[in-house]
Amino acid sequence: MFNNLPKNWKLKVDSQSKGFAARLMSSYGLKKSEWEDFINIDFEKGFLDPWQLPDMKKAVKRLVEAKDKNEKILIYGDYDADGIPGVALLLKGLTHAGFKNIDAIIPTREEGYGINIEKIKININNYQLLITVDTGVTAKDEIKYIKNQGVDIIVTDHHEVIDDIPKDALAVIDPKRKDSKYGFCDLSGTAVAFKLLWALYEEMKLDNTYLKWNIDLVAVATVADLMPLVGENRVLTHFGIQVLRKSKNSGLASLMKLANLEQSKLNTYSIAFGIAPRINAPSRLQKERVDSSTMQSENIALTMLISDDYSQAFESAAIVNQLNSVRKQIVANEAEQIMKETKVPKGGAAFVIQNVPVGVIGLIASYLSQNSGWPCLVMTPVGEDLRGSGRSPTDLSLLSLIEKHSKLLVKFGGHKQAAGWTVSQNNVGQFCRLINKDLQQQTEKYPKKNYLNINTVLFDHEGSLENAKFLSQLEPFGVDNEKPLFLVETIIDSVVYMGQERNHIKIFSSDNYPEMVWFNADLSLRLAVGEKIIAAVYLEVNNFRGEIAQLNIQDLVKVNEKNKD
Ligand SMILES: [Mn+2]
Repeated sequence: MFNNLPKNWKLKVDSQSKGFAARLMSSYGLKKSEWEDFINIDFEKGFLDPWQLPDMKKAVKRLVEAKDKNEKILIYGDYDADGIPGVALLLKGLTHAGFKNIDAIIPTREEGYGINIEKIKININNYQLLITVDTGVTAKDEIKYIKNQGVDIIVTDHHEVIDDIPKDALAVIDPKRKDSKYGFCDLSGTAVAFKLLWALYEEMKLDNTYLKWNIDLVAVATVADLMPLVGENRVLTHFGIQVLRKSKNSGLASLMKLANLEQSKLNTYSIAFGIAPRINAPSRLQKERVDSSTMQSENIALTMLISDDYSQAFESAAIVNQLNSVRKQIVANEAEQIMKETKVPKGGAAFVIQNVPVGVIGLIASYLSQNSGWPCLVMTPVGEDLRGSGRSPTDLSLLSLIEKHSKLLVKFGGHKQAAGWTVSQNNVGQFCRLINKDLQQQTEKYPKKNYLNINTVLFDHEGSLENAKFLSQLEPFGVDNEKPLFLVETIIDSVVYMGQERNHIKIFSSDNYPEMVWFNADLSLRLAVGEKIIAAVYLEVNNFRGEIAQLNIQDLVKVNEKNKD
């Protein structure tokens, strides 16, 4: 059965013998007891002990001391949709615990990743304690400098430790530390801050209800930072979404309203495409203004997330939303122009763009690579140099690619799918030539990818509303926990074409399958009644008119056709 599948379709479990749930379970590679735990998410079971994180005791002790002495605390967080919610959470959590003198600071993307010493130099002496969020674990020199100013440092981070932890920090809480005994290493930066608060509340014998009501910030960060939605992240995100659906955070509630997201139906998809890009927008576009007397960060997304006053929160959310529209426009304009004028050649390419905010070049690279299917690198001048950002949708490692020419670079970093670098005006020409040459030569070695991972076969009696509803227990869907795809083989009974371009199709099967819908259908297939088809589908609940089960087609082939690659 199904030996005529397209080459890029991978079917995990095709056994016909067992029932729907059993086949689905084995497609997840889980045993009965693991499956039970997976579909019944339990907070007590899944929430790991924060005290197991390295240096937690030291950090909590220092925080309690800071509170007793009424010390001034500075929180320094990363500029993205993990760092900002994390700073907001820590600020709110500490304030709720009775801490009074806290300032927070978020750099812009132009100011760069990591602790920017120039930014905090002037006022650092006003503080006795600095806490980092989602950054700091590699900032050895900066931390040494701050320590020498007489400030204690608690690092909370989730990035890889390079060589060794910063020795001058009082505590380094990072689940990726080699000596970490914590049972899960893929927490987001915000989740690490959440863990610190949880331990602090335990130590101070405070009721943790307030923290539970702010777990929505953890869900936003976990999804935004593309953390794998397995293990503890799945638990945090599941409960975070429950809270988000009735969020007490005025900023998030306002933002959801402005983004036209239906709050009661919010899911990981709405976070990834609705909330996260908006939180990211201000640091991409604005040169942050800092009030030097208080050093209050003026990142408007942070202001939005921490304000308790609804009308103030709504005002901030409106600005955030507006900045996001501007950001979207810039990215689309620049990317469309490149695609029209220069085009992305087979294999991918490097581009230099003038006059764009450096905070959006990663998004332009991402837009180009998504549209072309090839690795794309984008650079723009900042001061004397150019900053670059690249994305690779294929198996080609961007980090290795730029590392090969690191002699031409001022600095660089990143990983397989995304990387950033700085290159001087003098070297940029040669860098682009070499990169473009490499990309052309490696086209064959790293072809375009578009695999469909299909969980299992769906028989017609299995396309029930009950089964469709059951699948919600496998949520939240996202990185490493994709929405299950099913394989359906059937004969077309009728086809209905809808929408302005007639490319929204409904297919009715001659078997007992529920109605099949196909958005952006491939019209060149010219589907006809009586034809045999194989489709990769999601099994969903359609709420449009009452509840019915439906199959949402992701790809489809005719059985007798020579299958496409
Ligand atoms: Mn992060």
